[in-house]
Amino acid sequence: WDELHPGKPCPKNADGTIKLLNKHLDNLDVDILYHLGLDTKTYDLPAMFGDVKFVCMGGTKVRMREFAEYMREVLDLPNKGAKLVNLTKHSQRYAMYKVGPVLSLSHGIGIPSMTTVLQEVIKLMYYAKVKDPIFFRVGTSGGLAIPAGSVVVSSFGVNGNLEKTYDIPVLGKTRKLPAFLDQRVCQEVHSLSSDDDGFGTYIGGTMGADDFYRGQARLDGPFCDYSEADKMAFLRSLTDMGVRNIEMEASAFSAFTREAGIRASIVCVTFLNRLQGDQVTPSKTTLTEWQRRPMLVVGRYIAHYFKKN
Ligand code: R2B
Ligand code: URA
Repeated sequence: WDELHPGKPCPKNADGTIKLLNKHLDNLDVDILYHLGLDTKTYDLPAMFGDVKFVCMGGTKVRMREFAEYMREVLDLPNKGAKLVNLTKHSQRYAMYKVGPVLSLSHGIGIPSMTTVLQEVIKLMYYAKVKDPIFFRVGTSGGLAIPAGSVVVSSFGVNGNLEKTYDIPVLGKTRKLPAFLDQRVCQEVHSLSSDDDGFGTYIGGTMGADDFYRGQARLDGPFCDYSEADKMAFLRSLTDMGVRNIEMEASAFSAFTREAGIRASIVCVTFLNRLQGDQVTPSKTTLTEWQRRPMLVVGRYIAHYFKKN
């Protein structure tokens, strides 16, 4: 911690539980995790969530239910086939499922939607006294100079200005939070990929854009005020700085997990090669199959973790 965050207090206790450094939380009688539909008074959060080790987030509710079902198979957990309960059902914004040590939840599209639930789940891990949780984002993206259907394990996040930070205005001033990810988890996840997978798995930077169209240099949005040459020059600059894919959460996900002292990794499939086009053309069947690829990669890491420990 000290090497990477000189002079900053470590947000972790000796036993690996999260230490939130926000003193204001101590003054709350009850903390309502509004978007999760949970609170610290009505629910025994350590009993409900104390055994969590992996928090896996992804855009859609359906995909994250599938991921929970998949992890129940992979880890050979009880109640296979039983209907999973959406633990956030009072709130309705997101979906969250728990299978043994795995929490699987949706975060919607884009940074504000993702950080809203990410911050509540960080507090949930704190109240539940979870030790050393590892966070994953399993997602979709547009690739840069790699075949469509490839998987990217992110080594860092980049914002829309080609900086390795997540920029957020706080009290009228923009903060620039470093968008770094845990390099060990990244390497370990990547090392578990296999030639037999039927798709390539790459390590590289990931741009978290604040927009799907112009923010990702697309020419096919309702508005476009630059040329194809401008687009290609921008995508080339991204590629030159080691960025392999573009999605809409990486910078903030990297920055907030880092600020919380939580090891985290982002694993995304690429739906297209952005150097060749903008439209997402594969069939629904192909896209559904491709979306399982990050789950397979992360599922393998989680299974491997429990075999080792
Ligand atoms: C990838 O896909 C979504 C946009 O289609 C967005 O959430 C992302 O990061
Ligand atoms: N998600 C994105 O944000 N961009 C793409 O090109 C594909 C999926």
